[in-house]
Amino acid sequence: MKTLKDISKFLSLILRHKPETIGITMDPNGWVDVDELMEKSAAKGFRFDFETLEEVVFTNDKQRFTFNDDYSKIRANQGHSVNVDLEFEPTEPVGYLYHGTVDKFLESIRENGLQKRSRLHVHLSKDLETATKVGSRRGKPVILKIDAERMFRDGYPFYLSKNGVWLCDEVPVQYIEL
Ligand code: HQG
Repeated sequence: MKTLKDISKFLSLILRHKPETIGITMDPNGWVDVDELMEKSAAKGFRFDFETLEEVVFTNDKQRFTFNDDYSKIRANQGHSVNVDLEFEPTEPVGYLYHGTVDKFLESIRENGLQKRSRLHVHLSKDLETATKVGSRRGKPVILKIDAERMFRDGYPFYLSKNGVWLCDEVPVQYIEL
């Protein structure tokens, strides 16, 4: 029996990184057809019905996914590695944002700033608690404080995803308090 978390992880894989795993295609804005998603997932042995999918979307701890207005399509709100346009509006951050990472990356971050690596954006959090959780995925968390307001004033765009994650293209070293 698949748990809601199993399904959420599976959806993250399909809707952010590897839709080809089940032979589905995203549109340019990252949407996939809900019926096709259920059919093609089932064909690969990963079965869930629409009610369960709804439950995953609405109870998800990080609100990772969104349905369109008539629930015929679904997409991930952020975190993609495949190139899609999520139609983010540039948004002005106020004050500081935080990034949770781990010690082993610090030397490279000191040298190169924060880079997006395999994802479409650098991910930042508005509070320390969330950044701590993000860093903890990899070990003992190290929290970087980012002067986002100054960065924005200097011309770097920021975006706020539907689920409250702050995104930018890079964070140059001079805006990071280590
Ligand atoms: C690090 C999860 C060396 C960066 C989370 C991070 C988040 C560098 C890793 C979301 C570097 C990239 C994203 C540099 C950055 N040199 N290392 N110059 N610049 N890094 O997973 O921010 O649960 O792509 O510190 O909760 O960890 O999946 O990004 O450690 O919200 O929804 O390179 O993913 O959300 O790792 O996590 P990631 P992230 P979900």
